Amino acid sequence: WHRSKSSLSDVKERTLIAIKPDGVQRRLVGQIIQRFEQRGFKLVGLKMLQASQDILSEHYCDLRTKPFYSSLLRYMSSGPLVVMVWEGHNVVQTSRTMVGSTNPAEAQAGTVRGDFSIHVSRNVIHASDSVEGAQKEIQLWFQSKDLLDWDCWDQTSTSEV
Ligand code: IDP
Ligand code: MG
Repeated sequence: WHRSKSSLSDVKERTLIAIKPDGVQRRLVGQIIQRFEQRGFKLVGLKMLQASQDILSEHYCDLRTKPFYSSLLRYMSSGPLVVMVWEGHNVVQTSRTMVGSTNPAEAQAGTVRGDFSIHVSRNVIHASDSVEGAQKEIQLWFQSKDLLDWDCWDQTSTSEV
């Protein structure tokens, strides 16, 4: 059992979460961050920006043939985003569960989309869908110097503080 602290803090999986323009407009930033903090994930990067078409077309390159692609880019560039990197055990998969189905009509109550949205084209939040996808997205949105590798005090013995 005495090894559990170090094995928990060794975990470095990271994911990219973005609060979309409708989430910022609706003042949902605080509530969304609270959910990730209280679940136990660690915030390692955070910024607010209005995204360019360039970065969005890279971010959504897999969707470029979809009929909703141009309206998606218009929506995503219509106002500020809050873009974050969260770290922790299994964070990619767990945050997809916390975010809920792409279509809010199918999202479970208790998920961000299931609690805060009703339409697929205004679904409040983005979360990376795989570990590899997360690595690509984190590189696209952040410089490595802006991701902080800080120690949680609750994982540090008091003699080190
Ligand atoms: P995800 O955000 O749950 O990963 P993706 O399939 O990757 O879902 O789609 C990216 C985003 O594109 C969605 O979050 C949503 O904003 C938008 N989108 C997906 N499907 C539709 C659609 O059928 N109509 C309008 N927008 C859509
Ligand atoms: Mg996706």
